[in-house]
Amino acid sequence: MSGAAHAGDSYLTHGRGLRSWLLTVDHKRIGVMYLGVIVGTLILGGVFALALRLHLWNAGGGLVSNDTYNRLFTLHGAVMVFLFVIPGIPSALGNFVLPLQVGAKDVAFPRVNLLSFYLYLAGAVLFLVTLVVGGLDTGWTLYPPYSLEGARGLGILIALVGVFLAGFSSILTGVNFIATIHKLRAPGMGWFDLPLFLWALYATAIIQILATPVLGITAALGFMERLFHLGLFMPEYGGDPVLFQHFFWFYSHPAVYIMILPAMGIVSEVVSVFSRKPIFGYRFIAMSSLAIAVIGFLVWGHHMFVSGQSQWANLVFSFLTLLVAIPSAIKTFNWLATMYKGAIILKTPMVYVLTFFAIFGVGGLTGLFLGILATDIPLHDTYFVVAHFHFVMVGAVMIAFLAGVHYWWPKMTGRLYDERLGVTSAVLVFLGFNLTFIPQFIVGIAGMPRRYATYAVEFQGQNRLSTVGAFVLTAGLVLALWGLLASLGKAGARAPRNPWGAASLEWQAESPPSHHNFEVPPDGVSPYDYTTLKELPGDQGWVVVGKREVA
Ligand code: HEM
Ligand SMILES: [Cu+2]
Repeated sequence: MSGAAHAGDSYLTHGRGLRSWLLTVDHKRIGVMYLGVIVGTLILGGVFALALRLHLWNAGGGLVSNDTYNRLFTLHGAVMVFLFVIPGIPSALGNFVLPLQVGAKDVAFPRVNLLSFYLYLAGAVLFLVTLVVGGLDTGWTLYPPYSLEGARGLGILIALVGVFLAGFSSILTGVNFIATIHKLRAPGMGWFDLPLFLWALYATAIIQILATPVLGITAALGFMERLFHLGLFMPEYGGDPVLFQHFFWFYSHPAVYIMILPAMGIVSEVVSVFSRKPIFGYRFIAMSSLAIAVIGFLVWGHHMFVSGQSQWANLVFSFLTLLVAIPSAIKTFNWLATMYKGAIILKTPMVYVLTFFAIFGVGGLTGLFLGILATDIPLHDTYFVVAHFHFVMVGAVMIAFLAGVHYWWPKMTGRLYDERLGVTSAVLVFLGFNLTFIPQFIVGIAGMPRRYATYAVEFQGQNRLSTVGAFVLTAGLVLALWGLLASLGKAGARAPRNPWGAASLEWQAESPPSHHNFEVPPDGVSPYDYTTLKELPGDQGWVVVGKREVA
């Protein structure tokens, strides 16, 4: 592009046609493409979930065969974890927002960013291919010896390559984010002027870079074990299946922080903007992200309390696991202190965030029962675990993702979604979510095991509540999607630059931003200083009045 952008030339119209999208190196377009594919994976995983819940309507099952049930929960888990909840916030929203929030034109390595998108897409396609070659029935954790037996066929090999590629994509995104935050911050923007979403993405990127290679190696070794019988994981060739579990959880526990940290970052942004108060305890929230990233590397053994590892290891892992509660609680108290005496505005992103507080509280605290040895041993492999991790992954991460999509939607699309639809969707998602998963805590404590296609008849009532809940939750999600997409039509209202009165830099760019993001390169400003913002009448949003405090 040459010269000044003329009015109306946004990143969406800068370059037309499919080719200009597929070969783009613009972080905003890459973010939008990720968002499209990621929502697609959520729908796919959701269809599997509804099939599972329908099957469980009767204690004796009946909808699908037991083998098909195993394949359904495997792909549900694998798609949701590897394709939706791990890349969801960083790759889609992070790619769009990060360069704007530091006041840069793009990420540090735009071409690597596009490569990362295609690696992710290839991984996603391979998961679909496993369906065609007979499916995968190992559970998303792919534990040997079952997973690497000769009888498993091609599905496991393809899935391992898919995990490897999706992991590579995640590493490249992490590298790009760290380089961008280090090198491309606006003049005057110090580390403690970064919006907390970026501290969260930074901490996430550290985990992506340090933990994901272990997953990649594990997938590669599993692949070779299956083909060449190296004797690593399979007892029959002299290997040790527990070794696989160590490798797997050395990545997959930190991976839960790849999921939750960006979600917490969104919460920090939204809670401050919609309470009209600077975030309380900025440095504590920023540092607790780093603390979670570090401690998260030391707790993987809590997934292996009953694997036969030594009692000493169990004790140490139990103790370390409980430490994670400290930085998580620090964040929660600071969010609540931010809201205290704030002028809370109940727009859609904030309603989603309020439901996040309720659900994350339960999800985090039930994690304590699983972290303490005495209670984990009876609860292990029951529906209590299923309820716990859905509270964290769905109730906290997916809901924060929805908050973030609504929050940045006006910036991404230049359109305002309908608030009434948005708030209704948030309430439906909250109600449906609780109806789905609270009964699972109850049947879990009563002893209902996970991963079975049938169950004892006394659990049928609770299971039916859960199935009804899944459909209410789905209705909420469909409504959210409808509300967002409808705003793109002719009737959709145009969004001003700054509809929420937020102070971070992305709101100084046009909605939608121009190809190069900012017409004039911005100076770093304090991201939570609302004193210089004034609301215009009508739907014109907020503008900066007077001189802003340069950070
Ligand atoms: C913060 C986000 C979190 C996410 C996304 C998450 C996710 C998960 C997942 C997916 C599992 C199931 C693993 C399997 O297939 O067996 C799990 C189990 C477990 N989680 Fe979490 N979790 C989170 C937080 C916590 C916290 C805060 C704790 C403890 C303080 C915790 C402790 C555990 C333990 C001990 C298990 C193993 C339970 C068992 O197998 O008996 N988790 N979690
Ligand atoms: Cu863990």
